[in-house]
Amino acid sequence: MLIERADVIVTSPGRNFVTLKITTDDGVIGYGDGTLNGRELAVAGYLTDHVVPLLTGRDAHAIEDTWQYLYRGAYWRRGPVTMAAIAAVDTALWDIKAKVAGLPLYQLLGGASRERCLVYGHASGTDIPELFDSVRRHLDEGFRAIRIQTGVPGLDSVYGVASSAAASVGGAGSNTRYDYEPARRSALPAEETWDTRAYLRHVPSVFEAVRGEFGDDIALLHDAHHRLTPIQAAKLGKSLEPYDLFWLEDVTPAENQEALRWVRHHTTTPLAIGEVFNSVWDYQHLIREQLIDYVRSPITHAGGITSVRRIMDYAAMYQIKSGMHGPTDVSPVGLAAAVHLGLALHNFGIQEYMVHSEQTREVFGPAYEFAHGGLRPGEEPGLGVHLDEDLAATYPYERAYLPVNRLRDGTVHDW
Ligand code: EZ4
Ligand code: CO
Repeated sequence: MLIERADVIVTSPGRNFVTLKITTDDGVIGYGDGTLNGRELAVAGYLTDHVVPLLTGRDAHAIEDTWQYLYRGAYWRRGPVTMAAIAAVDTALWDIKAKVAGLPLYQLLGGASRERCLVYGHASGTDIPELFDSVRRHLDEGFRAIRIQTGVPGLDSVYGVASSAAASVGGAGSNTRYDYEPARRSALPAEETWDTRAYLRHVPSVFEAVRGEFGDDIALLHDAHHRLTPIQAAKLGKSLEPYDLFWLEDVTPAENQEALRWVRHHTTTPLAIGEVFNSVWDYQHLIREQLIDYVRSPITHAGGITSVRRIMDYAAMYQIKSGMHGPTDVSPVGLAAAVHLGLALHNFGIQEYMVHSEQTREVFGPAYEFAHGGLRPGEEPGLGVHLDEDLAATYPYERAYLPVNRLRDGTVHDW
């Protein structure tokens, strides 16, 4: 079975997505997600100009060989654009293989290790009452694990906190978004003011309040978005120990693996990192030296199912689990792939789940289902996504970016 053609589909049903569609000479179609938030057209160009012409005529079943051909063959290795493009190809080929086998993809990855993938939702509020409403709504919907982000006194807006209007409606089963959208549509990124000391003073009191109101049973998570120095991160981890977090995410800029050693030596709060990593090499020391507890790389940004499974097999030797990135900038194709792999992985930990907009769900038609605090991939052959190309074509690309942070003195700050 040969690859007959590959098409890059850019669509923006509320936000931008890059999808690769591969068609075989038998007429089997597979989809892969290559969405890279704020840099979507770079991946689309990489695919269209440099990958699609290489795919035609290749054996559609030779997934590993195609992965190595694109990774090693290009000479230039790693990087988010390259690895998102390879991820799109790899995922589409797994979708095809599973469709040909007539099996849901997780069966080809070893079969189910569990009934469903535990997910965490995003609760946020500009203040404590708003945050409590958001937590309560998540609990009503059946979430058992919740990420907590709040406004910080003295800061106008904080990334990861939904505006009151967005936070006050909707939910996992409803038509309206209840959480925040990472990117904002505009020609230039918005700029926000950041103050680490104000943040560090405030966060422990938020977790104290949440535990006081909702008790000890819910798994609570928090994301520091790479904004702290190692010693600030160590301080935050220590100050959150009484509230027994499921994890503390991206405490320091992720490029410096050594930084996590300092954090680790000072705190027993579990650490998650890697949503900006795209290869196993980014985890070489973190995993071998057991400096983290959860791997955040999503299939969409780290070379696909083939390479994320490789990272997770390495992590399994050190009791490190998965916690794949799953914001709305991973498309339903990427999320479906994560749920199939998560169901099969022995060392699955948790899956991030931000509910896509109704428009997005209409375009991609995902088969996965949320119930009892978890996601199941469904039993359809393949990934279980049904892209409506005509509908996708009605949503052209619109420039959108994540905000940029500046300190009070005007310096551009880490994310
Ligand atoms: O900032 O997806 O854990 N989730 C996150 C996200 C990321 C965006 C980046 O595109 O940190 O909100
Ligand atoms: Co994050």
